[in-house]
Amino acid sequence: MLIGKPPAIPSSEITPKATYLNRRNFLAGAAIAGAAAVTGVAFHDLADLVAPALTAHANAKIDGLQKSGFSTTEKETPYKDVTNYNNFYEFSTDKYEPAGLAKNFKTRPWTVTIDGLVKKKQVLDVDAIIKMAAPEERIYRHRCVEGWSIVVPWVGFSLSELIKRADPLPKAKFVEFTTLYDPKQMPGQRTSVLKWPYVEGLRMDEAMHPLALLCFGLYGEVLPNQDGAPLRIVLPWKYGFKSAKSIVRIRFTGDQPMNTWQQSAPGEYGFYSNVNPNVDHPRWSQAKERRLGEFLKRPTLMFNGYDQVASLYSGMDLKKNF
Ligand SMILES: Nc1nc2c(c(=O)[nH]1)N[C@H]1C(S)=C(S)[C@@H](COP(=O)(O)O)O[C@H]1N2
Ligand SMILES: [Mo]
Repeated sequence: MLIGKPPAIPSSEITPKATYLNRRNFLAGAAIAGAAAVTGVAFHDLADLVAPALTAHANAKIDGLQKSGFSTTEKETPYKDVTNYNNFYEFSTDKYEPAGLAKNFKTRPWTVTIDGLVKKKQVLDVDAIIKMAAPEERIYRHRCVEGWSIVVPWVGFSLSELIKRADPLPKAKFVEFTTLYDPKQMPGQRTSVLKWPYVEGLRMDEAMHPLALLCFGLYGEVLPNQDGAPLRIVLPWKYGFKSAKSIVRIRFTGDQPMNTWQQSAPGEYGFYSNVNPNVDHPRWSQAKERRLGEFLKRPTLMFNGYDQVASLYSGMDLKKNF
């Protein structure tokens, strides 16, 4: 990266927004002038690589983290990239903007409603959920359908811990996750770029898979707002959009839930959305990906390299069930 050390105070706090955005564009321009010539990589792709150094580590530490056997040993993506380059359409469609726009987002008090086909329907305080099981650090690859990827030390525990306690009925076959709807706090929800609130879903066996993470932190700290505080899902074998942020409801259903992106563009986004280099998105090849901060693309792996989920899909045509 062509970025210096992150400042102690986010420059967004000491610099008017227009100025730092211009600085970002200037930095991007400088990088492109050199790199585009050498690599022939498209201008907009390179601009996406150059995140501004806006955010220093700022959130409370999470103690007592256990290491996870599911962690990759690959190099972690720098914190400043993971927290300044975000898809979070409730705040903005510009990946550099959620960090600033979510700064004052209220994550307490926060409750999560557990309902639908479940024995223990309840409204839980998020801090009660976070205390349900021992927090683990899980270093996962995360692949966005747009072609970029990151490696993040998430903090959380298996979603199955919460599902077991909720005690779903035998006829519950799917789980649906709903993001907060609060257009006063989330400026993107005052636009109709997506139908709000954001909804995602999983089949029950996917949700119960130990890799499915209920997440409330990253880099050993409380989750930054722009990454989905106070509670999100992380599904490392699926494209990033399946990993719903800032969830307020977990509902158990008999029928397959309609997820927001499928509803928005059914020809482009399916329900399963497993990372699959052999099935292209109509507008983007999925064969390769660019790790944030790197220039050259690397091959994308089936299930994003998480082969242990393959048996969940045996016998399924993953070209049809994209
Ligand atoms: N509620 C909500 N969840 C969301 C999104 C969103 O716009 N709204 N974007 C998704 C997409 S496309 C990606 S790639 C990841 C990005 O997570 P990150 O910003 O923590 O890297 O969040 C996913 N979860
Ligand atoms: Mo994404």
